[in-house]
Amino acid sequence: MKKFLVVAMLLLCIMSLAAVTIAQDEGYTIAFVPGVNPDPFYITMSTGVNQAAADMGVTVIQQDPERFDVTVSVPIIEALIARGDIDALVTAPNDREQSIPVLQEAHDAGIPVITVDTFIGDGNYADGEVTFPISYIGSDNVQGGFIACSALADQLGEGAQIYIQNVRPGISTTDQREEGCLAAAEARGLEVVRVDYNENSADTAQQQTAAVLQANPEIAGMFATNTFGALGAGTAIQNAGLQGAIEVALFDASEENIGFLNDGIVSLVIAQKPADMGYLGVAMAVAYLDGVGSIPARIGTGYAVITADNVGDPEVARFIYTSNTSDAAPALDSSYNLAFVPGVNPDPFYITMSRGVYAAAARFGINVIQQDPERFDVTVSAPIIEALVARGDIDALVTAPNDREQSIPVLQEAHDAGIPVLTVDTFIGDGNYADGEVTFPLTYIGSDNVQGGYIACSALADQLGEGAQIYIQNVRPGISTTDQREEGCLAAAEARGLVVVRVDYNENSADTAQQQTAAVLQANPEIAGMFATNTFGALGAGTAIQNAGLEGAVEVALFDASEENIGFLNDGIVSLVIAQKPADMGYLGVVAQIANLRGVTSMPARVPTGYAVINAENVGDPDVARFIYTGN
Ligand code: T6T
Repeated sequence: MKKFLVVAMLLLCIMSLAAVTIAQDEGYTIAFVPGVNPDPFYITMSTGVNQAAADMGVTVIQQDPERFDVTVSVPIIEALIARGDIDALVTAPNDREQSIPVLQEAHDAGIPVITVDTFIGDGNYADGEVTFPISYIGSDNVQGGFIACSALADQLGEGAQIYIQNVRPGISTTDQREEGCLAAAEARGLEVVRVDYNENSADTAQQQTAAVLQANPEIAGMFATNTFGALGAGTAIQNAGLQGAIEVALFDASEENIGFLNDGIVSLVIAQKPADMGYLGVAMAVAYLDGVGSIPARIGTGYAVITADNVGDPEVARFIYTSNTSDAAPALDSSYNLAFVPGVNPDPFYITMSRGVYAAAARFGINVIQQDPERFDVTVSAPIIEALVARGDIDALVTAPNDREQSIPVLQEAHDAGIPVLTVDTFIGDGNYADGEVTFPLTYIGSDNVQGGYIACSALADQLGEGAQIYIQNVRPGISTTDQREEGCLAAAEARGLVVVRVDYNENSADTAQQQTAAVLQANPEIAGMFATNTFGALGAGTAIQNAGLEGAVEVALFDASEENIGFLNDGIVSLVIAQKPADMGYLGVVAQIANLRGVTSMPARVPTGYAVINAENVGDPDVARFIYTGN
């Protein structure tokens, strides 16, 4: 009786912790501090910031440094921290080193920090010099500089002399553009005659450019690394009547720079996507505050490379920056229908995922139409999706496809009917939606399942040592996630000298898994470990081991942190439970769909959601226990 009470209390405790995984607060206040303003780049960024804030129902406080200068931005950020009512900070730091202390101060005051456009440290917030910011959302600037100066090399040929107009050393973005340009120059045999720094002043850039071009008439090309350098450079070339005589590549698609392109003064303008940076900066801050832990540490936002040939194309021209702030479009409402088709239900994994979907939907004020396949089977899910497409009122589809190949046609049908598709948990094709077998889905949000299988079977190897025999309980070949977990486990077994005696497939039936496990363990008493690749296999395996009284005699690693599986852990029947983050998948799936609707093209094609690895030692830690799935 006492044991029952303890277990019941533990379960209650676990359920209430899990219920707050996505903790929603109606009125977050997000501070937005751009690099400088007025600047068309940051004005365009603020349109994205304001749109995301309108969509997600949060307040933005924007404070603009009047110079791109850490001595100006630091007091602004300090004052924001001192207010005491800021929930998150989205900012473009002015200096990769000197901006660190004030952002650390914000972080230490409990304000999560996201940097947009520029970064601090080495920009690797996953495991680099500075890791406290949640994410760095911005262009790949080395690549941008490389594109610009490769284009100059294409036009000018080897041996040509070029000049670089830059801002100031210490700014992450423009430092990297110079680095990318120098790398292209080296690779293509261009000679970089000089680099000048204009302190973000178009006037200075103009004077410097005029002087350098006059003193070095053999210079045949130039690269200006941002809006103001570009403006000064373009004006100097125009004044000197050098249009056409000097090839010019400019960073930043301000209206003035596009004017230079239209007038034949410059040949290439590289447009960044500041509105995407702003939108995703706020959306990720809100997601984080709502309890989503799987925010990518880096989101690369890409470019539109604008030339005289494509500037008239609306798909390209939409990336030209604006110099006027404008009102955000009104937030969505319940007339926006997002269809959510999980892999199967009831299943604690997908029930937990749907909590994330509904939390995000509530944030955006949209309607969710959830339809559950009663089996994890494409013959069940395909007609459900067909019927959704036939309704004609579905605006977006978030789904966990049942089969990597057989689910393709019905999802292609949805896509062709104009419904943006994204997949959560499972993928279709090879899962590489950027340039793989199937590229129409927007993004694939889910665990790195090869890694998950590898973690599970490495843990078995740690406990059992080389030569031990193990058994794998899997679902059915063709399911992307469980295929990959098996693959990861086999790789770990190979690396660590485990012998995989057998793999069984249970068709997602806990009963079948239980019977198979019981039979295999009886027939092979030398099996010392097993890995079950999902909730139902795990449930069956745990029950079989319990019934056979083998607790402790067979080491067991399970995928999926259902309450039952955590029960097995607490009872000493299994030693490791790998919790995925289904609520994160659901929440971010909705965010990616609405961002896409708002014209954001920079949501990564793949968002890995990570794991919590749960064992007897950490299961009591609320920070771990919050990843236990819920059954309702
Ligand atoms: O080029 C952008 C931005 O990426 C850079 O960090 C600073 O200059 C701009 O704001 C353009 O003026």
